[in-house]
Amino acid sequence: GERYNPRESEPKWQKIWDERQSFVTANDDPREPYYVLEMFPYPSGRIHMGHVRNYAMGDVVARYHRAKGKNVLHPMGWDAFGLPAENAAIERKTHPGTWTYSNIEAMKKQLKSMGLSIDWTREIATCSPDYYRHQQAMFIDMLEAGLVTRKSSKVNWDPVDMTVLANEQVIDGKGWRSGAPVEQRELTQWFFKISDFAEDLLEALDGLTEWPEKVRTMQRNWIGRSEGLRLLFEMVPSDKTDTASIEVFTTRPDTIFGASFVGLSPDHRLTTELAEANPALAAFVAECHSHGTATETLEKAEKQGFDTGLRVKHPVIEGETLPVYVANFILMDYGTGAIFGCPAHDQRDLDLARKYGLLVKPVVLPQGEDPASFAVGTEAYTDAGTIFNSGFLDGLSIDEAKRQIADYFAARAVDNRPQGKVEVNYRLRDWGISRQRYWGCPIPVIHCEVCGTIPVPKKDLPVVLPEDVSFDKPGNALDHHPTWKHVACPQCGAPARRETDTMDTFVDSSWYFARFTAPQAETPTIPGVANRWLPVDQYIGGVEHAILHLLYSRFFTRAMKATGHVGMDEPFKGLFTQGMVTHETYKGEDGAWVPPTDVVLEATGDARTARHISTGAPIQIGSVEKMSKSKKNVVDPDEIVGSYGADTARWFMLSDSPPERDVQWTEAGVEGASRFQQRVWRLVHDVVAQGDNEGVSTSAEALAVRRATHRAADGVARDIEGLRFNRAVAQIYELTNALAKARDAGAADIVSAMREGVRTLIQLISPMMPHLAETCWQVLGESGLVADAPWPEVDPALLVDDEVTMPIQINGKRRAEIAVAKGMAPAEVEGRVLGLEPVQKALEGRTPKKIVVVPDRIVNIVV
Ligand code: ANZ
Ligand code: ZN
Repeated sequence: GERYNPRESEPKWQKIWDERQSFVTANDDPREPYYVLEMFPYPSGRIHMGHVRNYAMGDVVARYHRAKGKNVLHPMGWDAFGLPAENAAIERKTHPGTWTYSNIEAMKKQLKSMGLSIDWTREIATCSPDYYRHQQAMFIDMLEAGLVTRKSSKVNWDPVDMTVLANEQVIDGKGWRSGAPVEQRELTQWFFKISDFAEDLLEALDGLTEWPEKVRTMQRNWIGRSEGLRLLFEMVPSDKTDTASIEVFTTRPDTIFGASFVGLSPDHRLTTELAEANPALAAFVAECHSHGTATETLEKAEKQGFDTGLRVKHPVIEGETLPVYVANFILMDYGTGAIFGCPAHDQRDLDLARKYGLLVKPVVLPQGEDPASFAVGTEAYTDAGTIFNSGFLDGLSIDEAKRQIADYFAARAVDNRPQGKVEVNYRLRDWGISRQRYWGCPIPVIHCEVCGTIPVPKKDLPVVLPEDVSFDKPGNALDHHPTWKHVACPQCGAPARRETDTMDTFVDSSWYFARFTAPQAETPTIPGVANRWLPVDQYIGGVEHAILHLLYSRFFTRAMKATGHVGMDEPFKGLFTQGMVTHETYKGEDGAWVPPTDVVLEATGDARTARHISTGAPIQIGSVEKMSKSKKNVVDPDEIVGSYGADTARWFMLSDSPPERDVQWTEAGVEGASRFQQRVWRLVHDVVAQGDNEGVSTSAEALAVRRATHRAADGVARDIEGLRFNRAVAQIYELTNALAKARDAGAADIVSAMREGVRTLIQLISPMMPHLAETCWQVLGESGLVADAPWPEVDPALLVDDEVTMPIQINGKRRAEIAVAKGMAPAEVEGRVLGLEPVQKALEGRTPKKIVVVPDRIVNIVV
């Protein structure tokens, strides 16, 4: 018969939803608010399957909560600033804005073809002055609230691209784009004081119970709280320096008896002082700098040291001294920039000790080891144990030794100060937001020689990017612009200079979720409105944003609270991180990657083979990998939507694996999803063809259908609420099978139960396959749109599991049994029992004196 045609139906329903403004959300709607958000995309040009999966999930949640009667906010926007637009501008000689907006247009069309229930009236693009003016206003608020500082710091400088690089952009000491050796430069930069919130950001993680534990752990590690001791080492007097002591930070003061050197960062003040008179040391420091400061680079680099010739007194072993080294793995911006090394129990220290022949003395004994023979080879021992070789600490646990040694040093003095002081340290650094780039939000300050650095008056906002820019020279186009940066000081009128740094694009994405609540407001937010919607009830996105984006957003929300823009600390109540979309990889005979569209797969017995679609040449089937351009194993959403329809793509994305895991895209899987669509379509038509009747069917078959229906409605709701989309899909399959079976059995008296069944089925399907659902809804003759229909009411009685078998005793003797629905009322059970043949036989015509029904358990008859 007739087949369902998604290509015809999908655009039709999209148009109807659009015209009816079905998904436009009013802020003053009295229903309970529910905010669901997927991480907004970067407008790279085309959506990919990862987007399809992300947005399909978000749409299920949005449509479900709408059906549950909530006022759902489900917006979409564009994370539109960033370097790729500038690179595209250089390559194509266009303006970054032109490139960005044409990408937005193309991607919006693609997203619309997915049939997402998005309120497009709230669309925002972070590159629009309508958006970034508010970001500038908040920057000024934060500046006034003391949450912003400007300080000089060491940065990775790419001398060819003339820009600062993030640590992640330094690869083996070279710029990721230019390949030029990265230099260390001292640059004055703008910072958000996220480290002021370190403790709070850490503690509040405990309250984020609807976040994946994995993400919370990653954030904890990133914040990196450590409790340690600041400890003074007294200098053995030397003619090289007047410095009387070196202060180190240690988290393992329990290992102090195993100390064999003190280490300084190449950027330590004492290092700098010594290097002035020591060219060899100066050369060593320069060598360290040439490798970049990226933590990862440092960790991988070979450990190198330089013996300064200075010595310090051993703080617990009378009469001993320790050498002072400068070492490449010691960071200046953590702790004090100086350490004591205990090679037996720290790998970096051990590497250094082995290289320079320093003492390796174990002081922590693993359980079961013999103190006389325990030794450390090339691997430091960093686990638990008992302290030994350590004088008054011998026999203690690590924790107890830490306490005792802290007390010990607190009571002593070096350099007229307590020798030891307990201190909490965080790995989290202040957030440097300065970027020497054009395509970002201008930092709204002006530098005046008279007045200093002053914020742009709010009435002069936005500070708009100039349109006429050239990217002919490397570096910051704002800086090269002939006029833009020259302004009159707003305070004294003297000639002054605009800040030409723009903000890190992570700033743009740190508050967009708040802007969505009032995207046209004249202020960054309308606090009353924002407070109604926020925190986002359900945020969905990739785990690659588990650290920076989420942490920055959590900080920014706190900063917005401090400056009166919102009333809460946490932006995201529920967080879900979805898995990736993968695909098999294919390689031709020449070893080059072959895209799936050029591959014909064949099954011969158990083996699968592949050949090229046009040449017929054999193709090797490789491993399953994340879809990526480099391996060419990508499938284009447009093609899938074009050939199978959006519903099929959405259904397959949701059906095949748990949403937190990777899903493997396969042709067979898509075919299966497409077939299911046709099955539903046929089922609906068959049921409609049976006609309708008003009555309630009571046959056992009808009851079975009704049970299956209500159980599915209940189960699918639970699974969607728990974000177990694949399980929801499985329940829908089950219901479809049950309905198809009942249809095929042709039992009488089930017409109304089947009607209810398919109507419910369509409602359950509608969050996942909304277009098919609307079409079927119409075929069923239901009024309005299924998108507006309330979620099916579940009859709890029909969820009650099955039957119970009750034994029947007559005068204490078991004579028969009866199967009844669980919880059946005693009177009804009594009536049925008396009608049973074996009971009537046993009664031999007598009338029972008494009948006792213990519900669900037993029936006692006394005659
Ligand atoms: C002595 C010691 C003995 C250490 C031992 C470790 C093991 P976390 O826990 O990550 O905070 N450290 C201190 N400041 C440093 C810096 N600026 N650059 C590089 N390393 C530094 O790390 C704290 C430990 O890292 C400190 O404890 C110190 O070495 C080192 F068996 O002190 B430890
Ligand atoms: Zn001035």
